[in-house]
Amino acid sequence: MIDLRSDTVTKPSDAMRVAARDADVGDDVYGEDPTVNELEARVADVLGLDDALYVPSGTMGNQVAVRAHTDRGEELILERESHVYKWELGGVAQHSGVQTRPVDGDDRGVVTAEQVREAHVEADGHRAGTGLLALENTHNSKGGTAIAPGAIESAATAARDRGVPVHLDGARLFNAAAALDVPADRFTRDVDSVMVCLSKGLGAPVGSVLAGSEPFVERAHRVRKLMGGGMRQAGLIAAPGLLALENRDRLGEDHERARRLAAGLDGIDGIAAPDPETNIVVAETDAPADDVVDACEREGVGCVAFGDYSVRFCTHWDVSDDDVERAVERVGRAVA
Ligand code: TLP
Repeated sequence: MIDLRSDTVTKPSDAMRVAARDADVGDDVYGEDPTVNELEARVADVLGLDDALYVPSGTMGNQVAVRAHTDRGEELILERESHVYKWELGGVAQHSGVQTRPVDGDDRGVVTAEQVREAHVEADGHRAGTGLLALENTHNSKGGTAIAPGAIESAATAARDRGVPVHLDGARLFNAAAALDVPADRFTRDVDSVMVCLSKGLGAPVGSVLAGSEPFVERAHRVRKLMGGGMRQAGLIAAPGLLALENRDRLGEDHERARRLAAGLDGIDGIAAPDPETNIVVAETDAPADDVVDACEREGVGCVAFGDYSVRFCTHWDVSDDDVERAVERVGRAVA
């Protein structure tokens, strides 16, 4: 099986398994796990932020951020196709009691300053007011688009000018940084918190990190506990995370393979695959996406339906150049 369903499916390297075995550990709920502390400090440094918090998943990182930034009833402005809005089980309603105000980004998922200004609600006797703006980079649903720092800055500044904090779902922020050839901390200057995943293109078996100011991370620490995310000897999973951080430099290879994959898929009758910006290819299909996904699985290619007539394919470090060639042949047979 050539598994292109997600970049989350990677298996940890031998070095990661050894690092997990040998990790120095302590009780992280007491802040005493040296490996977790090292990982948090390292990620905060890479992102140019004061502090960071290790969390089990990207979803928890986003949910903790929303809860730590907002009060119940407040409005959360977010992009209609964003992960927080679409794929987190309505968690922001369940955990934070906020109401969402989705805005339609452009075809790359970019939200403009104008949209933020229009969506913003001032608190008064009748309205709870806007509590948070959440942005996403790369934008998963729009095909892994790498949104330029300037666009993030523009939307974020519109929110912050109105006293509204900004959270960035940077599950694949390092892919955006690699694609645009800018350091990751260039995306974080204008926001109040950032969540990055170690378990996607970077290849860690588990874990994400939520970063921000010291007071924010202090609040987030309590919310993580509330959500059941306080882990004990978590150094065992943080150690592979530290190694994963070193994989930022190889993300460009995944992007190159995604480009070749898209070009191959686009040559198949019944599939239109745009040139991807990072490691995600969202292809339009003439046949219903569910049928295409089933047929691909029978041919030995894993992919996921992303809409009624769109299918997502992801490249990652367990996908070789040969896999890309073979996947294109197999998808061709499946669609035929
Ligand atoms: N996304 C998963 C699925 O849930 C769709 C995937 O395979 O891409 N933010 C973004 C932008 C994401 O793409 C994801 C995962 C998350 C947050 C949540 O991360 P996890 O899966 O660690 O909870």
